Amino acid sequence: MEQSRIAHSIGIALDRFIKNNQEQFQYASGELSQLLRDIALASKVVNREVNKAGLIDIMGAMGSQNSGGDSQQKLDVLANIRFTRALSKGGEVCALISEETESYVDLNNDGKYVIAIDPLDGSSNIDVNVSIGTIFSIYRRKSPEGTPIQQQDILQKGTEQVAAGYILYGSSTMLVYTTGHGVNGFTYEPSLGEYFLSHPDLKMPDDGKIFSVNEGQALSFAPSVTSYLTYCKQNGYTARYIGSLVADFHRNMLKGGIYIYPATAKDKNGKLRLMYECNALAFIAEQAGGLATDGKNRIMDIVPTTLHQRVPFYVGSKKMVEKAGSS
Ligand code: P6P
Repeated sequence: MEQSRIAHSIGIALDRFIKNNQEQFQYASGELSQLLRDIALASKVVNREVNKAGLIDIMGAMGSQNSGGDSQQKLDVLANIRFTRALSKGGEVCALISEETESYVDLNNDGKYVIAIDPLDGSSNIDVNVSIGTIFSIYRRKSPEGTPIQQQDILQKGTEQVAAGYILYGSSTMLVYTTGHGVNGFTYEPSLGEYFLSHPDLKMPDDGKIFSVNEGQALSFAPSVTSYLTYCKQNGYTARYIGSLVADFHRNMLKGGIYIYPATAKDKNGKLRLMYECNALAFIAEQAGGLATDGKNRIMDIVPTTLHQRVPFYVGSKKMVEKAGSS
């Protein structure tokens, strides 16, 4: 289709949507627009690099490790650079928490927002062309603007998020976000270089028949996890596990399902990180009518104690997460 018909045949552009809805944002309206625009811009650059990764030498591992000891892929480091640059230019962000950096990055003492980000989650899938994603949370700083960043700005619980979202670099690239007034999904049209509203007011089915868990570690699961998985199998549920959190989460949000990364012998508190993976997806899940817990407690109520803290993660259709938590 020529470009004008593409633009006419799909929803409102992201920029226009943000402007039309910025009165919902509890702080100065222009600030959120700027933040989301900076994130969207960086994602377009990352999307281009992810799409050509097979052609130029940016596949594979860097030979270095991130804060959690995970092998850093070249694209992990590239994505972290792109998002850090984009977020520092806008001036709105005082500190950035990233999976790729040991401590938080001090960006601008005058900034009003703190961003927690996993620049490229699922990066081990890059070399085999499986969907990967970016996950981000946006917090308002607690300390006065213009002063040095404090612990209270950094370790905020999930209920303090003012916005959260993810970008899924898949068969098409999507940006999905919430500011606490529902969830909306935008699909990227590369020929126009724009995101367009494609999934307005996303709602997660209350129940579902898809469970996403890596059963390779089932021998070390707690009895409650084993019991729930047995229940799923006895009731004919489908197992779907991509090994890329954003992709599994997105499918389960559209179709109904549950993703579980429980405590295992290898990861005593689970593998996923509270600050830049679980809180963001928990916010989106709850805004879409779903639920996110650590098996017992609401994820967004957990008070973080360390930057890269891991938590067991149960997220998806409300009835499924409740059932898993009561097994
Ligand atoms: P495992 C990717 O490394 C990730 O953080 C998530 O995207 C994914 O769901 C999970 O870890 C996969 O972990 O142990 O099943 O390979």
